Amino acid sequence: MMPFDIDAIRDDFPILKEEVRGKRLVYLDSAGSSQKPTQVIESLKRVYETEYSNVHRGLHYMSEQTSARYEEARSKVAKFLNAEFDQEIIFTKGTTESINLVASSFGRKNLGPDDEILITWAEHHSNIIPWQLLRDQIGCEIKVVPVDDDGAISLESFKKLISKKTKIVAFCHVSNVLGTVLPVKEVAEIAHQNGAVVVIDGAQGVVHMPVDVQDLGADFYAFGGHKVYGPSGIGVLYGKRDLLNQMPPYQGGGGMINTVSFSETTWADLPDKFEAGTPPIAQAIGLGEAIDYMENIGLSKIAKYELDLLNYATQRLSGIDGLNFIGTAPGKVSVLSFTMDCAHPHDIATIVDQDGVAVRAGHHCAQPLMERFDIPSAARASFGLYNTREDVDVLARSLEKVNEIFK
Ligand code: 7TS
Repeated sequence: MMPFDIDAIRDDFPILKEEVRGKRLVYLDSAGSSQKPTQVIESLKRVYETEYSNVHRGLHYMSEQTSARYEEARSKVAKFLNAEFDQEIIFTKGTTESINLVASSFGRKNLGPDDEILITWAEHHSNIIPWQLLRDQIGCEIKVVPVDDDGAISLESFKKLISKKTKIVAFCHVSNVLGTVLPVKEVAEIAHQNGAVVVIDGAQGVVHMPVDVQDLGADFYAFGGHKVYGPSGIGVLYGKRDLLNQMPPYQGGGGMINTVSFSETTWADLPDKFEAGTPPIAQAIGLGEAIDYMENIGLSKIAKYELDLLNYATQRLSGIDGLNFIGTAPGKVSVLSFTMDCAHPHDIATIVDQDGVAVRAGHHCAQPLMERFDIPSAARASFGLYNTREDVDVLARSLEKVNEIFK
């Protein structure tokens, strides 16, 4: 039994009707960026056509309308993550900016040369480099939790490296390469016992499962709009109110102040303190619409559907000669990375593209992880709620062709 009407879902995504090189588009790069439903596209159009102005600045009707829609979007995000307060939701331009905000603001205020930051080998560069920049400024140390051969990252490995010196434990909810789901709640408990704060890179998490930041024990949780069927240019940083309150602003400019004079400037309350300048207004409203879209279908139903697809794809692709999966940990989500004995990942991507199949090939902004698995790069098929078993079949047939061409 399908948990939802997949034909109706596919009808919501106009781009899926596009032809690519004369073939039906088979879009298997949703972990890179997902496609957008009409509901989201229309919401952007509606903002610009009927309710657009800058937010929180004018006393005129349009500005009031837009500000109300923008704040409604914040409330939707707060509810989506089960944040305690709407003010705990900071709009940024993406996951990357959200993590940089924490590293710059919380990190510089609270860490010193004797402190440690714990990350994992499976991190996207955007959850490595902000911590390296911080380390270079304050001289702290970064420790790295290893990844098992199957792509699992165990609680035991975290336990071995967390100590009273650890001030920040930053890791992905879900790996963008391995699809591994990390034991967030359990790690958060140990981190808190040691007095560290927990920063979760949720870029690949929120799109595949219901997320409750309070239950997980996340102090910070970052994600971006463009992977959750929403617009690009908008991201979210959830932060616990007490932590955000004691942090200095990340950027200075309009909208983030209480009073300004040349001798002294005071900051606005949350969330404005962290939203300097004109924010991505329509994009935030579009993100709210994307959240409505996913919630109307049901996050649990989406997870169930994608799991069935992942199992089918895993079984279908295991039948292909010389194909090796990277990441087979139990409980993983619908991201399938692989290499083939006969061809470079870039050749794989180029060949399947001729059949209209979009997969990503490269290091996936996770170069240390490529090194860990001793590969220069990998091909990756990632599935969204609009993909079907037929999509998997087209990919599998196309991969057979790769074997025929290179053998
Ligand atoms: N963290 C993870 C786990 C990601 O997968 C990505 C993007 C980011 C952070 C950065 O997100 P951004 O929206 O700020 O750029 N990942 C990918 C990917 O796997 N393929 O393209 C982008």
